[in-house]
Amino acid sequence: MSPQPQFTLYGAGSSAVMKVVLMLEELHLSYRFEHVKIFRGEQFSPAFQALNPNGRVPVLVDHGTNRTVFESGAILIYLAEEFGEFLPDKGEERYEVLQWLMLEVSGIGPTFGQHLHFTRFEPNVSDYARERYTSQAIRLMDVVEQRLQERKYLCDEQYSIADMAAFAWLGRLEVFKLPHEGRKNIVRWCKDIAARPATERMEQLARQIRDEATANRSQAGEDDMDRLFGRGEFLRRS
Ligand SMILES: N[C@@H](CCC(=O)N[C@@H](CS)C(=O)NCC(=O)O)C(=O)O
Repeated sequence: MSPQPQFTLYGAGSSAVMKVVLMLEELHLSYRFEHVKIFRGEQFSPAFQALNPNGRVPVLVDHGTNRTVFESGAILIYLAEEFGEFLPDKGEERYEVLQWLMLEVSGIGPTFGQHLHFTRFEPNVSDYARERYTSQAIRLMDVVEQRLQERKYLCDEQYSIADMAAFAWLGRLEVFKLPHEGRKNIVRWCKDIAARPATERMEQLARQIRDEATANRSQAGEDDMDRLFGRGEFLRRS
């Protein structure tokens, strides 16, 4: 009988989840991937909300320490500290990594998410929203492009959790239909990260989970989509 993996990662095929998969793979950790079918509303179940009251993936359960962690940024920091890799343990270098990680968590992730919502899921509801989020996503790409001008990675020579987090979005510019033309540093950095064996393993898992998610989405009814997007009868006004 093979031993129980140390971790369970509750996730879907999204960038917020795949940045954690990248880290687990970089650290060669054993984990079980539990696909939470968000198009079918599994994130709203009481069992899942007991793990994350915010009802979002990823959530990581560490069976070794008996700890449950939600929010992708917190999970990356948790793993980095537990295993002493990909985040310097003190000083200026640590805060360099943390500030670029926070830029992804609070800026790149949410902005790319809204860009995707208003271009793919609801392209016709608001020109203003669509153009605003696309423009802000491109602006953030240019912040990264500039940062990478004289650096191999976001924080110099050290590949870190900040790179993993940003790559989860910037490594998929074609999918988001965002332009990489003229952004040669992002292209070079993405190529470097994509060539890492851990990234290849992450991409393999991502393909499998995204295929499953596409199948789930095709079975989702209007009600499921309304609940996912918090609209229709799920819209909150007060
Ligand atoms: N800030 C969160 C964002 C997580 C997030 O938005 N996850 C999406 C990924 S698909 C989700 O769970 N969506 C389900 C929903 O919106 O109900 C993180 O970085 O962990």
